[in-house]
Amino acid sequence: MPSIDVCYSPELLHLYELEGKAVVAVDILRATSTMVTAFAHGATDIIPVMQLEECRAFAEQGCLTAAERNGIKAEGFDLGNSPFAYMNGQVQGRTVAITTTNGTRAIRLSEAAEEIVVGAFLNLEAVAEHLRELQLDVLVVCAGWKGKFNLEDTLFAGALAERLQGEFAFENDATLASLYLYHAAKDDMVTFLRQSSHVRRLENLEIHKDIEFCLQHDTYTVLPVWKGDRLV
Ligand code: 3SL
Repeated sequence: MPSIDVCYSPELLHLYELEGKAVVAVDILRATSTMVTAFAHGATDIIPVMQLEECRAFAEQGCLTAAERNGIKAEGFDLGNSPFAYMNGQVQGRTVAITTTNGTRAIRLSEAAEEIVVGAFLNLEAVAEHLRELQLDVLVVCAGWKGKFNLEDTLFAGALAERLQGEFAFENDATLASLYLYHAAKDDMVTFLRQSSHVRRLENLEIHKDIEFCLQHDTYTVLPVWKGDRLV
């Protein structure tokens, strides 16, 4: 039986073996939720990059560029990191180069894995179904916030563990803790997360509707998968 494990921050990735594993990269608020939304609204591919200048340079290749730092859209880019900005037809048929504070970093630091998929509550069952088919050991890589633990990515790990229970082995406390937290939170995640640091950060920026949207389960069936230098 394959196993599932959870890495709570990209800063802890050195403790894990990525080779031969399927990584599920997750940044619920909001990078991976936004990427899933972009694919669901017609983006052809997404190039996650770590630096603002690197991202800006993709405009010369005809890409849309998207950037967020500290919750705010960076100046001079086509798009920010709100999923709602990707729903108006602008990304249809386009390549999007994107850089965000934590989410794009979690993806790029997972490149040694056999497979990387992008996970969100929005495409939870699509992720679970793909992992059932792959039958590789799974590592959920939480983007966290600037190297630190966050609750919302951990809840996603717990939700995925719940979907895979009985089919994947939980041989570690990180997965169990994620599952227990998800059980405590799942009936009302908006309330559960009210005191969490990134929800408070986004609420200070008056980004309320993004939070509720990103916590919805199984809205989309898209599954962004890493191929070469991008998500397709
Ligand atoms: O850290 C990130 O990658 C972002 O998702 C943060 S924010 O939700 O856009 O503030």
